[in-house]
Amino acid sequence: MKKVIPQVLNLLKDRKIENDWGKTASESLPLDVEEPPFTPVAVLKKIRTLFPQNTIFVTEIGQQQLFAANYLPVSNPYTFITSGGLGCMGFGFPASLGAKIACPDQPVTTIAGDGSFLMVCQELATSVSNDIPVTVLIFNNGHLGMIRQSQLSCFNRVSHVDLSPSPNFAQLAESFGAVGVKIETLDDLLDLDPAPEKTTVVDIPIDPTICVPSHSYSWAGKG
Ligand SMILES: Cc1ncc(C[n+]2csc(CCOP(=O)(O)OP(=O)(O)O)c2C)c(N)n1
Ligand SMILES: [Mg+2]
Repeated sequence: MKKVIPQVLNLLKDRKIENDWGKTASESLPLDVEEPPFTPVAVLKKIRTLFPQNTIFVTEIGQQQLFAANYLPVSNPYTFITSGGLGCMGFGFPASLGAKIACPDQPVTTIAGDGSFLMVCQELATSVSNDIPVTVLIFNNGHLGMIRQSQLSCFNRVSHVDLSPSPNFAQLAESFGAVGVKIETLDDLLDLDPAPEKTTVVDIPIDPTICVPSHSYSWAGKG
């Protein structure tokens, strides 16, 4: 592999493959919505400027996971952990605590959906009592967004995906002894400490109508 891959890359260097994928991926979404509720892509762009390259990102399951997989560039090995196979909601936050124990010198950040985080928010107690500081970025679209999207694309109607009433995530975090932050503008994200000393839960309002583009996940459309 070590020998062959550089040779293949060299052969492909000047080859231009005509396709629309790159264009579709970069142009099909409104990227820079500066007012809340934000688009996932605008938030991910901002996050990338804040967190250093050695940050370990751990995703939850759902739209936020697919947006992160497609729009959060990572360059260091072992810095993007996602449950790509079984996709069990509630994986992300506990897995990020494990990552922090394994790699205490690297910042660890969970990219969480509101629905997924609600399944494991009690692990804030584990995090606080064992002093395992991570950042939890909640992409709060008020819905089981992935299921909402699938219901719309398959049946053109939605049911039982609205998560209201949701808790105040910042207050919930504070009640466990963690730090809670609610984001009002995209630039508020830049005030975060990428490697906080205490677990920090960040509530980020996300537009629930934004869907993952169909080129970004395999079971789009009628299923
Ligand atoms: C334990 C579990 N229950 C149900 C599902 C099915 N499921 C996949 S994504 C999803 C919604 C996730 O909602 P949220 O965490 O808010 O993320 P969003 O899609 O809104 O970004 C559900 C219910 C699952 N993957 N795991
Ligand atoms: Mg959600």
